[in-house]
Amino acid sequence: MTGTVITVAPTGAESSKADVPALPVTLDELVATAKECEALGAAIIHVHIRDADAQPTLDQGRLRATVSALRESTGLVVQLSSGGAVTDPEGDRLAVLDAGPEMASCTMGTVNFGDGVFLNRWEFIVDLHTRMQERGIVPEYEIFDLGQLTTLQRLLGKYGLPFGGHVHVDLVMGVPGGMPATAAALVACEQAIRDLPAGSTFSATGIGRGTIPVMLASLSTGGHLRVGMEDTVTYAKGRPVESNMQLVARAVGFAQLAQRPPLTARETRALLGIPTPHPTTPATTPKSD
Ligand code: KMH
Ligand code: ZN
Repeated sequence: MTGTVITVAPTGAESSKADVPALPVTLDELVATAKECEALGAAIIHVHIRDADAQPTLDQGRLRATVSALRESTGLVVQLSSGGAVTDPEGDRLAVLDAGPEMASCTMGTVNFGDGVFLNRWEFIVDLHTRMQERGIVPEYEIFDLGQLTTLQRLLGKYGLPFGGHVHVDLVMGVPGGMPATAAALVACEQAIRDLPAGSTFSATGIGRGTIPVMLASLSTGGHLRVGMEDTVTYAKGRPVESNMQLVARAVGFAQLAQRPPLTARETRALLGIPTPHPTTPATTPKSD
């Protein structure tokens, strides 16, 4: 493994604009963030969107407009979240795929999520996985706990490889209710990933104060990095994150120190089996208000 795929997850569904004013919530803010993060070394953007009141939404018109604007303004791999917020119904989460992203997230099981429950029933996981296969969307399998890697093995065994043939997982570590954001937990996952198809890759992100330990552990075990204000709103003790760019710049610095410099979006597509040009361009791009 030579380079590092850096994913930026700039917004998420959990922080409010009132609490975190630097959070990008409008399309203009998201596109400006995406461009700057790409210039710094990010290759993938993991996208959650907000409505006119800065609340999380899975509105189809806004999703399509977002995919289209990010494609026009950046070369980033656009990965839509199919996880949404813990309150989003399954139908709306499946409909995210209609917006035609190159990639979408696909979570491998139910997990307590702070005070909420992030529900991912087996039948729902199968639906997401098989619809992505049919539509030419490359999944990023989100893993919140070790056993979810076994669920992924079962999924691939029963329903086959994802579109593109490459398996890529993202370890989301330190959610209250999931696995801890520790090097030991990451190593346990890395061992389990060896049981997935040969060549499978992983990225990792540590929530909150787990950010740095997870980043270091991932780089030292051949993993890639996800950073951003979806996961981290405190840069250091008593210092709020100023922008997503600050987090991407730190990740780029760590990757360079590890002698695993950032991969471009083009190199990332080649690694993850994402074809270019991509076949999932949406048929229409309705204007959002
Ligand atoms: N917001 C979380 C409930 C994903 O994007 O796929 C789910 C999440 C995972 O962020
Ligand atoms: Zn997410």
